[in-house]
Amino acid sequence: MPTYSALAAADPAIHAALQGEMLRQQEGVELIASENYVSPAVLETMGTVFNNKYSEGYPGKRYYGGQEFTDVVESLAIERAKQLFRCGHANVQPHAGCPANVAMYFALLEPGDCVLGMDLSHGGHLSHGHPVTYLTKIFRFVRYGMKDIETGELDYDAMLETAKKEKPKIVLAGYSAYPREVDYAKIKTIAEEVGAYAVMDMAHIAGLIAGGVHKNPFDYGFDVVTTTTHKTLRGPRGGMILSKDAEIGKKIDKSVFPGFQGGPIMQMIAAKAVAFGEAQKPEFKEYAAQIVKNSKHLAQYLMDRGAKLVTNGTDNHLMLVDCIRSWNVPGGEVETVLDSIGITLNKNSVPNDQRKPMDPSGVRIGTPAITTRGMKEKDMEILADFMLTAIERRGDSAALRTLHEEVKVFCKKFPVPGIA
Ligand code: DSN
Repeated sequence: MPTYSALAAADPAIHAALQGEMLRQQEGVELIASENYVSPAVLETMGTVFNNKYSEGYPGKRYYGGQEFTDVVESLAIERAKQLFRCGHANVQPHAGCPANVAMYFALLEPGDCVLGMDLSHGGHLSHGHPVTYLTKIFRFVRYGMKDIETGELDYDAMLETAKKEKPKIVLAGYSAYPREVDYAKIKTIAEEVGAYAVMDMAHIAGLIAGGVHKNPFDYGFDVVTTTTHKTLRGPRGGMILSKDAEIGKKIDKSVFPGFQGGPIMQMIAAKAVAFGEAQKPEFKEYAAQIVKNSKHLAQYLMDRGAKLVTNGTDNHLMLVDCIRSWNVPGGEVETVLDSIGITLNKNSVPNDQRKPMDPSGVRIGTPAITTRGMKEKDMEILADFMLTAIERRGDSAALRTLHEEVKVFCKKFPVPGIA
């Protein structure tokens, strides 16, 4: 385990917390679908002196001097992002996924304009217009959803009908709890029919697209794609906005800076460049393919043992288990029981959930992080058995303690990059 000796000397409290977190990551199984482990090179880059530099503006057009090296790293991040996702323009400055979406809305919309996005209870995201966000005070959000929860197929006919009625300026694809691929060609046609931009928030599946395992929305004429860089793409925490051409790209750039953000976080942009370089390598294709193989295998193994999955399976890195229908146990209780044996996932609403968001019916399970650790299909079976046993014996604290020790032993076989 790295010692972080300067930190230990300067701030023992933070150092102790860091050591605890390193041990937690090493001894536990990470099944949160949006989390991952970055490579040692990405981790190292995030802790560099690029942190010390202010760089408002863009490469070659900055407000402060001393940019000869920041320009190199931002230009490399931009070029690699464009190559990776086959698009004409990349803005790598958004600090995270929500800021990327906010900057995208302000680039493409006027106040009062309408966005047609996925019903949040069917897997959409907060930043796609959840009523608790300030976005809904400025823009109007209307919804589409699944036609059939058993297959996950979207209701494209209803989407078209709503688009014709509501005249959105953006038709938005992209989801944080939806296990299927969508038909980008159909969504683009609907957007075109009403003169809207077709936008995809690929935050969850960016790595699957980069690795060639999932379709690339730009191949279907999408105008803009937003993303985080730290989920399946396995980069530093951050966001990015890609555009099909330079014309839309100019609007995006103005919206990110000076419209919405100030100085870019240059050590994270450098780390994005490093992560994009890693994602261009053949090994990343294998990684992306293995994420999906693991996810499908885990889903099938759980379903074969009675678990009820939303859409009855998965095409991507995640699955949603309806815990009430599976075991008559709420998702929150499953989260807590699994946490107690060192398996981390999150409770999650299922479509048309009768329970409240803080006490929902389901859990979301994802395979990006465990795949980075080197787990394969046979390991999914071991994990599933741990989970099923823990749920079945949830009232038996001695059994849970034994399982926790077994999980720790299992985890030792799979080093965490940057820790081991
Ligand atoms: N928090 C992320 C997720 O878990 O999907 C999205 O913002």
